[in-house]
Amino acid sequence: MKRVHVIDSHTGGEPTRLVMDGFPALPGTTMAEKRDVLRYHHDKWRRACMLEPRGHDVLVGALYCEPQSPDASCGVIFFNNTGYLGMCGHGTIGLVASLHHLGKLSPGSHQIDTPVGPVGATLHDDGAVTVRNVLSWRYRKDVIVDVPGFGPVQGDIAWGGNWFFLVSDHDQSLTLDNVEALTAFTWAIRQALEAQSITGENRSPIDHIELFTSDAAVDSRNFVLCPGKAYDRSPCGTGTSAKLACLAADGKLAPGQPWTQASITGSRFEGHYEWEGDAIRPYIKGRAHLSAEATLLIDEQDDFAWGINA
Ligand code: PYC
Repeated sequence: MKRVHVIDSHTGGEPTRLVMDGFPALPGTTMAEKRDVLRYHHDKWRRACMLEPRGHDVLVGALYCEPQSPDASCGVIFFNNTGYLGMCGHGTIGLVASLHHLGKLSPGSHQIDTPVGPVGATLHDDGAVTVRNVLSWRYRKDVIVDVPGFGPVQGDIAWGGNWFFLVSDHDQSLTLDNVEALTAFTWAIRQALEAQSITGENRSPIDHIELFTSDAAVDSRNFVLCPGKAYDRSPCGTGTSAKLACLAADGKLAPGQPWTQASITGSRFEGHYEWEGDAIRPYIKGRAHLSAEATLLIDEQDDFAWGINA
């Protein structure tokens, strides 16, 4: 029997499963190298934790690793039901809350190594966490994609630790009772982007689609479709970073000015940014709550030991 020790939490409704130990050792001198070793040589471990019957399509995994840079407290590799994420804002908040629960992190500022570079995380005395995300920027503005069944859709392409297509001009209702239609619409956008070779920089696939609407109680409410076709229950840390990059590029939000981003579930992140050259440095504040501490058992005689592959 193989055993994997996990801590589950959720950040604004979006779950994170932190893997503390049980995975094979990953050689490599950067988190990107370690991620690639996991991806190409040990991917069944991701599948065992993320896919049914132990996981589900909403879950994001975070593998706790030794730090690679001298100033970091730890490293992390994020993944989900379909593969690997560059960064994950809600997951970083969940990671910090879980490490605090384990007595491994105290309130204060910490650096965490990720495959897309180091990020900062401040654990506040009240349990909230502010993530100092990777540099973010808008790559292209007002891109038109022709979406079969829906017609032309206009959006911006931005990097916030993952690649996003951000759409404000649409006629969808961003409410929980409309999730099925929102999923169909955003999935169609994602497929159309791919079919029409509309990508992020260096031909990187755009694997997150983000819709916005106004909300009287906050600055904006969003719906974010994640790579595995589940929607983000939180406002999405990397998606909020991409949004801040677009607001900054349009001169609609000043450096340091607060931005409250709500998710479709009503959970909220507080954001602001600073300019660093042509890019912005996003800061995203949210809160995670712990939901389980468990040992996953992997029985090699189980036909579904390594997950049910869709
Ligand atoms: O919070 O950055 C985020 C995120 C990415 C995918 C799901 N959540």
